[in-house]
Amino acid sequence: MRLFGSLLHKICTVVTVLCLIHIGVSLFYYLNESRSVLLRNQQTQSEAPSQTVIASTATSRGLDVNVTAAPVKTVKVLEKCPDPSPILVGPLRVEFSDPVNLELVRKENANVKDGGRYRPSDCVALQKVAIIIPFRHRDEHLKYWLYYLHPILQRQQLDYGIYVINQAGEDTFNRAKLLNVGYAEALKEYDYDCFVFSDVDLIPMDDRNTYKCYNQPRHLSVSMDKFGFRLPYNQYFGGVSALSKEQYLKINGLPNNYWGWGGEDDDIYNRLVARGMSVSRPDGVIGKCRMIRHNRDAKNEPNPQRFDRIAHTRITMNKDGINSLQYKVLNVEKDQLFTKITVDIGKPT
Ligand SMILES: [Mn+2]
Repeated sequence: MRLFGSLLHKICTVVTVLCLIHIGVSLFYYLNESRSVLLRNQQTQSEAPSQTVIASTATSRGLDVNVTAAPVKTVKVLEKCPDPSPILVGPLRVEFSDPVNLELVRKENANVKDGGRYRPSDCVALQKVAIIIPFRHRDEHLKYWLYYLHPILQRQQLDYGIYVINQAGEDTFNRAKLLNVGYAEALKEYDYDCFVFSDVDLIPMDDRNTYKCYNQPRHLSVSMDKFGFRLPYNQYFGGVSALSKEQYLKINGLPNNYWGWGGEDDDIYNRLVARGMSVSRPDGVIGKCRMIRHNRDAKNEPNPQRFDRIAHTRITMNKDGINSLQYKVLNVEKDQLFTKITVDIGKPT
């Protein structure tokens, strides 16, 4: 019994000593951690004054006692957004099987307002981009476009606005003239420096394909499913493209006299080349996009004059473009997600 008793005593002593060591070690780390937290707080406090601006300046009337008690206001100085945006996710799944509920899209994009306007709240966007969509009777496509593009454009940290330019009446469609109208109307609202011209049925499949402007005119829809995910031809400039204000003005804008389907994109390409510019493009992976399948619209038959017209771009571009644009705005609709401008652009003469 005595042997068992002393064994128990030894075990108790060992357990007590281990406990004390444990408490000691825990205490050491605890104190160490709170000290560094304290230090960090002191550091941020000492950095803070650099961002603090005293709202009221000392007056020359010598109210020196009151000046020291003047309210101190913290002014948040926004920095430029990083390039590329750090919140991009890369490849996206794009499909058109389920219908889109616009009310839901409005709720999911609560930061988009006043006719499809958005700008990042925590940094200054690198570009102010107007996105121009030529339109007529394609409400179903527009829903998909808004559903997919608004989240993408926000992740791209752009200061952007969406302009749907709706051709009034049922005369022959004129895509490029509608784009010119979009350019002119968007500039009346805001000091945009970049213009993205997008068909309503084209959705990018990768958000790294940024809808902004580059040193050279940008072609964005380089790898469409419709063409087997490749360029149909080297000079192709249709679908989605981006021109800075400067680039746009350098080519006198876009042609106004391409009525019906086709040719206007080649004319724009010819204008760029005629003014010594070249086309910039993303690679074929980042540039992938899907087109919503559809039948050819009524009153958008292939334009038989297109081949003759694109052969003379260099001569016609000087007097046909933004300097000869004529139209009449019939209605402006401000949806939360877009500004829809209905215009009378006349008909082929
Ligand atoms: Mn199409």
